[in-house]
Amino acid sequence: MHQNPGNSNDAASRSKVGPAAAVLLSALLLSGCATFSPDGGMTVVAKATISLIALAAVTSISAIAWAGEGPKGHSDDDSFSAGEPGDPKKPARIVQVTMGEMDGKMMFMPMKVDVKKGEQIKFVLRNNGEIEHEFVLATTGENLKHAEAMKKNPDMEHDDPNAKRLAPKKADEIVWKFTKIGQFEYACLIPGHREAGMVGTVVVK
Ligand SMILES: [Cu+2]
Repeated sequence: MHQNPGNSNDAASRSKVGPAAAVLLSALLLSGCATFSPDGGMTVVAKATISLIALAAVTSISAIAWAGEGPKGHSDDDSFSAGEPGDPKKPARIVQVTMGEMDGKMMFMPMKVDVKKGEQIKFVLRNNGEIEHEFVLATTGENLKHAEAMKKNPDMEHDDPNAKRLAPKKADEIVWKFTKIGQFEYACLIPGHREAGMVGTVVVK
């Protein structure tokens, strides 16, 4: 391994910061004009203008950074790990699931649901607890990933077909078709709730 200070990596990293640098440069040029205005020192208006320009520059830079990241969140693809959204017009077996807290634990009742492949289930959800809970149906891997995202944004909205968020004493429904054999789960991904016991298993055979 040897390092060459003038290697091509430098050129590559310079070209990446190009747009951001251009924005900053124009902001500096504009603020320069304000400083050299005929009445001598910087006026309050000029200072305010500079702050606005600086703010605009920062905003543009973050916009550039975001543009490169692609879609984020959990509503950005149409496939679901636990099967597919059901058809409410077709017959479904009803499974009642209640959510709640007791003695420092949080839970779903029941904790396990057995399903046949191809079966459609209408989950009738009820939050009997004192705080908000949610029901997110997916694989364990997907839910753990989603839980990490929720730690950064605890108020993340769930309007996905495989998830519901329920206020205390509220009820709701999810109709789901289990098209894949395997083990899945329903969990509450509000930070701390899954860890406190809010995770149930669905076994599809
Ligand atoms: Cu919860």
